[in-house]
Amino acid sequence: MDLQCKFPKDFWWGAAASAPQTEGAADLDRKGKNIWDYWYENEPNRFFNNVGPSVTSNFYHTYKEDIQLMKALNFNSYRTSISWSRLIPGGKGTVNAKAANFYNNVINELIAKGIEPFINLYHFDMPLEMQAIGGWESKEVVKAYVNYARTCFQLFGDRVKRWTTFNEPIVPAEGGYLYNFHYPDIVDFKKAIQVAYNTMVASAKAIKEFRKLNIEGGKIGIVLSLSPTYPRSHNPADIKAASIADLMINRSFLDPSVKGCYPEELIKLLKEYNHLPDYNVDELEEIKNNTIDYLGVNYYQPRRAKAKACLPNLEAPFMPDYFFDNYEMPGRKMNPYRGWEIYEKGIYDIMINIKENYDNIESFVSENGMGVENEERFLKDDFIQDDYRIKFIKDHLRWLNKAIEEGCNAKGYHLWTFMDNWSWLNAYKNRYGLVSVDIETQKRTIKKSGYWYKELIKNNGF
Ligand code: BGP
Repeated sequence: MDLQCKFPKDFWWGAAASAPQTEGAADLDRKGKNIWDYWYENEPNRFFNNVGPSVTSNFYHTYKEDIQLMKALNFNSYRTSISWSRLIPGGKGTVNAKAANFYNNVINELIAKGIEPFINLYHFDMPLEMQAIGGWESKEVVKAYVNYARTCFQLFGDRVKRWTTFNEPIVPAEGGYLYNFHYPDIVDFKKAIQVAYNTMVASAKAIKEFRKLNIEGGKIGIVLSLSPTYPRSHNPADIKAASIADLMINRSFLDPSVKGCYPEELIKLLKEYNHLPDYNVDELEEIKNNTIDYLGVNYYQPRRAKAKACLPNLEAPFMPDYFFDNYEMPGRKMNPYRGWEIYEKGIYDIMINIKENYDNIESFVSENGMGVENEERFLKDDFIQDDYRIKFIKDHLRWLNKAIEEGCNAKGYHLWTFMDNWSWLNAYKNRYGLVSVDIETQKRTIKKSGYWYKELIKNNGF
């Protein structure tokens, strides 16, 4: 068959999801509470249409049928996460046998269907008791996380060969400590920096444990949300603004994860404003010695920056935006439901950057996708005809393909997501799945994009 876009042999095709967004069963079989369960109990009004995390897409009960459906769509890989508060209620102490049993079943079922499990350890879901002692602000919590990570490697490492320590560690820092979309919902730049730094320490320490266990064929990485940063113009002031945004938002996680150290310019900047976190040389040494084997790239939107128009209010809380204004490029293409710009070439720019500046480390697109509100509008012949999603995926894949042709070491593409799932404060507002989920009946129906994705995988291109 003549294809426009052909991918390398053994390319990873599949989708990504997370435990708190799919499993439901939030208070079943001894699962402890996490910050989302707690926040919803206390402020349900913060969640779109008051839909909380207790049921989500019911994967805890339907994993067998769901995995069968993944197989029907030809997936060869699938990422999800382990819920820390399910596996070790309270965050430390003994393993919940029922949870271990559940994750064993999911992993075994995936493998039996020829789908490689990619398992992530932390996807925004801090156990409540751990948050009570400071969450990622606390080194105690780092210690508990490392124990949890070791437990996961010991329990599942005989079968799971692809691990990641964190999904988008920047998000709990900015959502929980700057911009009010994660619990603990506070505004404090210094704490945000501490949280960001502590998660990097936690990631390095988990990698160290992983290496000690010498898991045959095992690789460990991290999933980062990367937003290539573009200046409004070539004016030096705009270029400077964009480069600071890039330092704060991308390089603050990318450099320590891949290179084992923080960019000098970032350290200098934080020092100048008296915002360096509490750190010590042993931790920096651990970051240096325990870098990742491979990188997951979540790409949704670019960032455009310009020099600040006005001086910041010195009495307002300090924010990264102290150094730049976000720039709305005229004529930009938008996903209006999510409010995110769609810029397909961004995926290529990220990959070229990784090739040129990060030693062409093995990577893959670990999330990319399009959330659309009110998808029932597109129901025809009893399934959703989401041509816009097919176009979105194709347009991104073309750029990914070009990057690969130019020598980038990208090994796969995981869509966000397999079936519609619960999106934090947005709950079920925007749907991202290849498969729709009726949240009243839990009925699954393959969308047009699902059928298209199935062919894409079969042909290893389109
Ligand atoms: C990523 C997260 C996912 C997922 C996705 C879509 O940042 O890793 O958990 O939710 O974004 O974004 P949202 O759910 O906010 O629409």
